[in-house]
Amino acid sequence: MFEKSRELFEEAKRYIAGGVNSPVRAFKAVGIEPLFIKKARGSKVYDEDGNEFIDYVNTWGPAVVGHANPEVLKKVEKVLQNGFSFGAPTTIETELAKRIVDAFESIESVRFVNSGTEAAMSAIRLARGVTGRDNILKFIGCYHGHSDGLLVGAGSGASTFGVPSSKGVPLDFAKHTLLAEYNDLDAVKKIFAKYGDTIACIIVEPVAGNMGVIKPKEGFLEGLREVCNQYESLLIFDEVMTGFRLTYGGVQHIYNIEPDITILGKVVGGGFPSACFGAKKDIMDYLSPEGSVYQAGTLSGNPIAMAAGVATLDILKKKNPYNDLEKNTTKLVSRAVGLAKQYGIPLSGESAGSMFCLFFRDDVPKNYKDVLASDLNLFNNYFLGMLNQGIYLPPSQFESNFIGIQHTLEDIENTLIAIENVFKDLSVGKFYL
Ligand code: HOZ
Repeated sequence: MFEKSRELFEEAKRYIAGGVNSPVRAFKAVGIEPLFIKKARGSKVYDEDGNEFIDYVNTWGPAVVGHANPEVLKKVEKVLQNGFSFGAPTTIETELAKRIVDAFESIESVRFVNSGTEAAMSAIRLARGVTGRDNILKFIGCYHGHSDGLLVGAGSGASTFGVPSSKGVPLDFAKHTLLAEYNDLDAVKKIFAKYGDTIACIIVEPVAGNMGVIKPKEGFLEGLREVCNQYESLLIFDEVMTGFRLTYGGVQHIYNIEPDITILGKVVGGGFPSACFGAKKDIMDYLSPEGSVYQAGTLSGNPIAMAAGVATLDILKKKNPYNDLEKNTTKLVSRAVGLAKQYGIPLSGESAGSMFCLFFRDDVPKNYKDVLASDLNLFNNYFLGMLNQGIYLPPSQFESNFIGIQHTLEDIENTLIAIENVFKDLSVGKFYL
């Protein structure tokens, strides 16, 4: 079924480190080799062997309006005719910036970069520049890209491959990253009581999506806001995954908390390499050329990526699909959990809007430690069983699944049929790995 992909992976490994340009894509954690994707349309991806899959990777989040959405494609094609990149201001940058500023009360201006990693790294530098402090606080299992100081206790691929604190990060950098367990406000308070006047910022995924999906406990985000106010530290919300995915705006609107700096990516780039960070003007004015916090990029604000972002946000604004997305997601998760019960499989499900995760453990996890206690062998078998039935899932228990507006009710029903088949097999000890 996957012969061609296997051959292509062998060839890729000769020329590309590990055969992939981002570790989690290698499928190593689930014990098989990756699929080579040839094209994607709507809710489906197609591999080089000619197989069709219902896709829940969703290009790791950006494809909320479906793959190669015709309206996005049209806008991109039009802008493409004028050239690809100028390294100079363009009107389309302002168009996208305006939409973001209009959607977020906490943002008066933004700076575009090329990836979530860059946005998080730059936001941290900005927070340090504003406060004149070196330390930061992050949460174990949250992932904010792969810059040095943020690869400490990191989720996503870093956890999938057992290197939450990467080699190659100088101890002198890592020592400035203080760690707390997600959802543990008391731990945060204790750290601040000791080091508060040295902490530039707290950086957090307000709904975590890089250790599976974990929601904040009641009062957690409010508590972080209060602690930051008390110690004059900045609160950074990493909404790379959640921005414009859970609502037209961010999780900050759902929980009614205003961060000092917001990081956006994925959906705002409409599937192209783009991201940004934004804040009120008094903070953003610290950035060069107005201020002395330096940050730059040849391809930042690339017109093609900006065009895709504008078209994507316009579709979301016009359609306001968020209730339907949530309904479909909740339906899938609750029925999957029901099926697991029926077949005696330990399973819990968490979802937030169109992000969801099925954890192979009885209770919904509240932090990274809980996720680690999932049955990864069951997860790997589930992953492979689903793939064999035409369902393309993120190849790790530590990643979020995503639903887009082009997933149909038929897609959801077919996915549930596949889940039932897998659970039936697993319940009688029929494993695939
Ligand atoms: N860190 C990304 C998911 N949380 C992985 C993206 C990729 O491999 O493309």
